[in-house]
Amino acid sequence: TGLPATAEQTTEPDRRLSDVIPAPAYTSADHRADFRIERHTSIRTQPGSKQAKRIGDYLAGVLRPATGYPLPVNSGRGKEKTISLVLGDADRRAGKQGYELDVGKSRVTVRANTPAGLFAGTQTLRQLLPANIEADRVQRGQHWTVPGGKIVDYPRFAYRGAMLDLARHFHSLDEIKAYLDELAQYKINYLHLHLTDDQGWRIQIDSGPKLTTQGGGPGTGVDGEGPGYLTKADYAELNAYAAARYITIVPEIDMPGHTNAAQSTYAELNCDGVAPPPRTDIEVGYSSLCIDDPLTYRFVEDVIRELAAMTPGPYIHVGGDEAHATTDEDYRTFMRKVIPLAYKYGKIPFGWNEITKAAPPASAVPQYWATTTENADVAEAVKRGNKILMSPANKSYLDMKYDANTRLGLQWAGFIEVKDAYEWDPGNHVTGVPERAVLGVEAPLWSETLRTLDDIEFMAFPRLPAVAELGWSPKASHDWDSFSERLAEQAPRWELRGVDFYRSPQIDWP
Ligand code: TNX
Repeated sequence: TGLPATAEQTTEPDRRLSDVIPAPAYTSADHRADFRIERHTSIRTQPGSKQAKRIGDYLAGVLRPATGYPLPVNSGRGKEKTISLVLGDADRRAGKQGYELDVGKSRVTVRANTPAGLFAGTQTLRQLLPANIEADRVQRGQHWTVPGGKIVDYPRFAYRGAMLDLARHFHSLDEIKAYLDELAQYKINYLHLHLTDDQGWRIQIDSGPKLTTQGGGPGTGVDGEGPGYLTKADYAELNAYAAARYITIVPEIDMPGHTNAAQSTYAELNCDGVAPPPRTDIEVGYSSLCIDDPLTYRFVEDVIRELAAMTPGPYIHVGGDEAHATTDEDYRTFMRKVIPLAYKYGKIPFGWNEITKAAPPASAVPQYWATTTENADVAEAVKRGNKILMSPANKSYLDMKYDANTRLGLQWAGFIEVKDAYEWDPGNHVTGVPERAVLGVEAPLWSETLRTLDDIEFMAFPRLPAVAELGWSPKASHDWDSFSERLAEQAPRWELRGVDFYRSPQIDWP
């Protein structure tokens, strides 16, 4: 056989405990305590916890194809090596989202205070196995060794998000699910869906059925090539799929601008009662709902009520960006009527950073997309108690080109190479927005130029893991050399999973 000569060589782990993205908070290696997954290894989960069982099943599903081992969940015979998923009594530092991982010779234990923490710990375990674990068929001769020792890990920020624009080009349920599969591995815990814009309306609303059949129908999207929408059943399925990965969906209805799809569908949403033609170009800032018309607020309330009813998460995003066709006074009037509607239906409103002009309540979340590091309205909002979500366009926008040769993407906020996406500090980026006023980070992906899942992946990887690390890992661990080495090790995993990515010249890929 082509196997190396000694067992010792072959069983040595090819990873270190810290070879994970995002970098774990604490690791301490014990080289005598490596664990090997073998044919008879089993998985055990916290007795009585359905969620722990589900996480165990998910982990088994990840490990079975490449190992070819049965990896029974909760039906082992008791003497075999085990991977235990334990709920409760984790290190206090683990908090609500973190976990402890103990790797010993005969047992791996993931312990967390919550199912979300347990899930995060299993994602770390996945990355600690050789890259071949991502193969979809049995890898003969491979030893499945996990490096021995202990990790205690927890996030720097509570919110670590990605955003996908379904309006400019619709992306199907399966494509969004595939993206969720990837996000989960980097401990992203929110997916913001940009569901409406000038070029398309992508979520079923029963009180306005033509919003989707016409506003999201054939011929919609940029160049008329991105039709489609999510039915309520699709949306429910998506939320369940996300929840199984401990990801919360944040749905966005963008208003009072970015509303041409709705206004070209329903003439009564226009001040002059005339429906403008559908738009398939990529201009921004020309549309506005009719601020003085009570009908506008009946429409908005219907949409928010239905959206809130179908959204299990705590947030609804009301947009509010680039409302250049709305006067400042009208903008404030509009937001002061609409923000309370989110609360009325039990949701906390998000809005792009312009909503700070309307002085929203302290629990509302302004999302920072500006490219400057000074913003008086946002600094004022922080003084009033708002926490800010950081997604500066010149750092975290995944739709910006990497460089002048990138075949996809835009460049209005500049080129963003992997290092640019990594080298900034969300806790100290904007004057007057200190770390304690930051809810977290998000990596938005606008899809004017993106059609396929490959397009999405090519723009997201490798920058998404950079933003994920900024959101999770302690500030003290921030280190480009370490990150770029760990990033290089992700490449074979992406290749095995069929995930497209940009081979940045800044990274020494294997
Ligand atoms: C600006 S950023 C927009 C979007 C575009 C994006 C393209 C923001 C809140 N609005 O309408 O899709 O630029 O990068």
